[in-house]
Amino acid sequence: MVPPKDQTSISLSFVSLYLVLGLLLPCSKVSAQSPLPKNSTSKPEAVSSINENKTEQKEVSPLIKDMVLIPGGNYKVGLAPEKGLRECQKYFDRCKMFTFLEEGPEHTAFVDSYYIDKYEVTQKQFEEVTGKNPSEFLGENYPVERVHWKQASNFCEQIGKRLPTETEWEIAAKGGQNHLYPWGDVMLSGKANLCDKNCVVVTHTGQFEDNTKYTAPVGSYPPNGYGLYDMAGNVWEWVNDWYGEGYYQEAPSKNPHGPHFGFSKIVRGGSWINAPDFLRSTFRNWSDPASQTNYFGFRCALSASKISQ
Ligand SMILES: [Ca+2]
Ligand SMILES: [Ca+2]
Repeated sequence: MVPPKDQTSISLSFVSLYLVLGLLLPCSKVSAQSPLPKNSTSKPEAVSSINENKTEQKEVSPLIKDMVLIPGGNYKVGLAPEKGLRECQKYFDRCKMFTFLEEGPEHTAFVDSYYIDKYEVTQKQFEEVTGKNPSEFLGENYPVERVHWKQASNFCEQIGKRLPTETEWEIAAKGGQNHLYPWGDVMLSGKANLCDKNCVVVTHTGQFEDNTKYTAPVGSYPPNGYGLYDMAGNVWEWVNDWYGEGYYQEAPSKNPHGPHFGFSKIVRGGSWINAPDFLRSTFRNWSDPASQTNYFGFRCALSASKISQ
């Protein structure tokens, strides 16, 4: 859909504000210009190509179609803030330590086995369940965006799933490794959709090329070690947890679920509007749960105990 002109001007004013405030606020509210993206028509062939190698799924519950089982156990979570700062300084000279404090300390968390979606929820999936498509960058195999937290949570519940916890999301993003990014410790072109040389927002990092100006169809970039796509970039992903200051310093070691109350919900993974260091697997961000932006989407999870084997 093409947004009204006044919405575009509002978006531009946010870009200007972003320029003034700097790039490192953990809860950026910057929006973007709003032309239709390339390939804005539906692409059903992309959907079929995604699923073509999954013959074994005929014998499992439809609930876990296109989901990956993450085995229960102990995992490293979080990152020493100085490591986040150093990665930021590769791209900017205005990096501030406070941006990364909430990632620390690195610690160990136990989680029970769970399934998580291979892909960000698409516009086709969202519309089939809710009858609505709030997205700006249209295409049925593109990630749904402009969804607020409750819409995301409700969607997962309507299909018998739930949003992942923040810890589950982080463990899944790492793909069985413990690197800065799902593929390793260095940002590389073509690994994820971030604010690359095509990007119109001030955060662009011109040394990277991902061939995408706004969002990309889900699964356009290589999967991580668990076979999960777009855990870095494309759209930020709502998770179930509230944000609480210092939570990683006091989180329970078994199945952490975040604070009981809060004012902001956690989003993870960075997006098409962000520089590399925000795409790191441990980077923590949060937002008003009512936020509806063209760079917030989500994926669903499911406790393995819900599936009878
Ligand atoms: Ca891009
Ligand atoms: Ca993502």
